[in-house]
Amino acid sequence: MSVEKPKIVFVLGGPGAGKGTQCSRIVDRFQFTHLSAGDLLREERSREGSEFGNLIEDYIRNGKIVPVEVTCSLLENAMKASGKSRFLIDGFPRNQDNLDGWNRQMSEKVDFQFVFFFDCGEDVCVKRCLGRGQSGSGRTDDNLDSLKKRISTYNNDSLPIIKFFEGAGQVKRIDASPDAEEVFGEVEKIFVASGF
Ligand code: UP5
Ligand code: MG
Repeated sequence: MSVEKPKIVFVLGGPGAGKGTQCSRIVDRFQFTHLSAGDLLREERSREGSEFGNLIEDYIRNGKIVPVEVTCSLLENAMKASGKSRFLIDGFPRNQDNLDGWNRQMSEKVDFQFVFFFDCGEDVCVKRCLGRGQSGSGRTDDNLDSLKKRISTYNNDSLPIIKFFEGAGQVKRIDASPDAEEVFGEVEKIFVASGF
């Protein structure tokens, strides 16, 4: 008897594009489990006894991308622990190392659907993250210094990955600059059209 592989949607876009916000809404409306790679890394950073705590903090504060062995294992463990079969993977893969590591460790084990790309201008992204920082997000990277680095990593390392998926016809792009309600209207259409 063949066991069905879990369905995976990658959710990508710049810092503050609204990935987390839209994923919560998708979870409320469709049968998906949301796994944010950034949230999993922040959890691992604070876990007592974690050997990666300091490394993760240094990478996050400097907007650098944590080595894939760490992130991919956190994702795989979270998938297994959930016992669920449809996942939104938010904020991953964000560079070639991430993509290669995922392909080595996970691609055979999952049923990849598509990439959701939340496309949003840099100024809007920065404004949203700074706003979140001011309202007490507690994130150590919601400051101008870290944001400049996050944006530059996104442009240099993450956009080429989105372009790669685009070339393979696997990207669904959404304009993420309107308000969250309006963006979700578009998101919903895509999920319904994809049979979810
Ligand atoms: N907001 C959201 N949507 C809005 C809208 N349409 N209109 C107006 N406001 C809107 O939203 C950000 C803020 O904007 C919130 O205040 C929200 O209310 C408002 P959010 O939904 O949180 O946006 P999101 O795209 O999730 O932004 P986030 O900051 O989480 O994106 P990043 O990609 O920068 O952060 P992430 O947590 O994914 O990664 C952080 C760091 O972890 C990375 O820089 C990296 O160092 C590390 N990392 C890795 O190394 N590897 C990984 O695989 C993942 C992360
Ligand atoms: Mg997020």
